[in-house]
Amino acid sequence: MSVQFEELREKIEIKKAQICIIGLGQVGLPTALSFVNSGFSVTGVDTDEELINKINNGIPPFEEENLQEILENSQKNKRFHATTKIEEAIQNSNVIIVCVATPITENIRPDMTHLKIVCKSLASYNLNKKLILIESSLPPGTFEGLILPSIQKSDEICWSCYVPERLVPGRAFSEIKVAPRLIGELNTESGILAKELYKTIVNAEIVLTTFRVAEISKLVENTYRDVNIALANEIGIICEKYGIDFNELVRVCNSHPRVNLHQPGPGVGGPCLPKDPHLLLNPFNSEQIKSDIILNSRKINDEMPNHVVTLIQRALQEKNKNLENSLISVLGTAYKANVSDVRNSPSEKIIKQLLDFSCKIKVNDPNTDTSFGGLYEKNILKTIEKSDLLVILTDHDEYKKLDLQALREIMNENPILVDTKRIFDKKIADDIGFFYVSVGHHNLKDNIN
Ligand code: SAJ
Repeated sequence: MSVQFEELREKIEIKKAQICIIGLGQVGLPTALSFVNSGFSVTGVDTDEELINKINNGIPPFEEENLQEILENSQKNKRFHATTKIEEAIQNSNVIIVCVATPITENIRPDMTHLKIVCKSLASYNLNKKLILIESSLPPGTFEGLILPSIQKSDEICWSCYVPERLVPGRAFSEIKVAPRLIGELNTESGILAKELYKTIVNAEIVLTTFRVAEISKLVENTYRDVNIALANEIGIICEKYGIDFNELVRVCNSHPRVNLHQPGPGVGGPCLPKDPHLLLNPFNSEQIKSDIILNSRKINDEMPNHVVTLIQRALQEKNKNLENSLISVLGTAYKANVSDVRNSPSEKIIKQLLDFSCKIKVNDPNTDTSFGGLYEKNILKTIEKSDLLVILTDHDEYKKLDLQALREIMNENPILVDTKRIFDKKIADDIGFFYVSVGHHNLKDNIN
């Protein structure tokens, strides 16, 4: 092992290595603050000035468990600050961690804009004796085809690994600690340095592998979840046809030691699951790979919002109401429980389709005022008041605490509850006087048109 390697290893071990995190979104910011918590000094870099100002003023830029408190503490101990000045931050750091987004374009191809800009910066600055780590999700082949050519220069020595993020938005800080971490090493020295660093914030196993396997495994993990959710959605629809309750089915099936059915719902949203299966099938600078099961799963999940709209229409018809004259209250625009993120949220498609039928829609979400064209109402009860149909699209904790009896009293006659996330018990809702409909269980008559 070289002297330079030993120097950097020691700096990491005694937490004197200066860390620079590029990209302060839902992955970068919690990662930066986790390293601050463990004793490192960290500089966060982003191109978004508004975001930088919020962070430096201790204002959480998004909903995330304990973010406010952790951000405030990091301001107090002065070991964290955010900046737009990438050159300065890179030059003053020993470790650089890239956490920029790699979304997909409208025609479903990897959008590498942010990563390419970062690579250009990395290519133009001195990276001698630095450890460069990539956490962003990558189309397979990107580490070798884009990252390495940008950082490997003949007159400099640096180390690098692909360390895919695995944190679950909403519970980022705890997940960073408890989820086993993958390190895709470029070579042994790089792997040792990265492991030394991550073991300061991860309490779980650190799994070493090659960067090629790590790149693909990240995408396969999310594809696995997407395909399993598609199966649950399809089985949910089959349950509706057979007139049985998906929840009861899952209770029974999951008693089998090797079966783990997921939950059906209004569709799959967020920044990861709708995208990563496509990254997996679109290698860097290479031809697209075909996969029926992966693409069909994406299609099934993408069609769930249409199914929810059909359930709403059928329920209204059955209660002799129609879309045009009904007031619909929508709870939840965030893509999942207890987050403020609305990216790819199934709520968007559902609300927009309902608006196309010219019905009146009131929308609430305690974590975001995004209403996708419906009338936003901050107060939950005011959202529901006088509505004919209440549709729950996100299972936020606030909604689970609602008193169904009280809701029944403020809604119009023959109230309908479309509970796509199964937060209420069908029997209780039926007994209170709701017409209860969910994905995976309802009493709708067949062939209503
Ligand atoms: N969903 C269902 N049914 C389920 C589970 C989820 O319909 O049984 C829906 C949710 O409502 C949501 C979507 O799927 O709309 C995605 O939610 P999620 O909790 O499955 O995942 P994300 O996107 O918030 O986070 C995922 C996680 N990946 C896996 O669990 C394999 C997380 O660990 C990753 O770090 C993250 O993607 C990422 O950044 O890649």
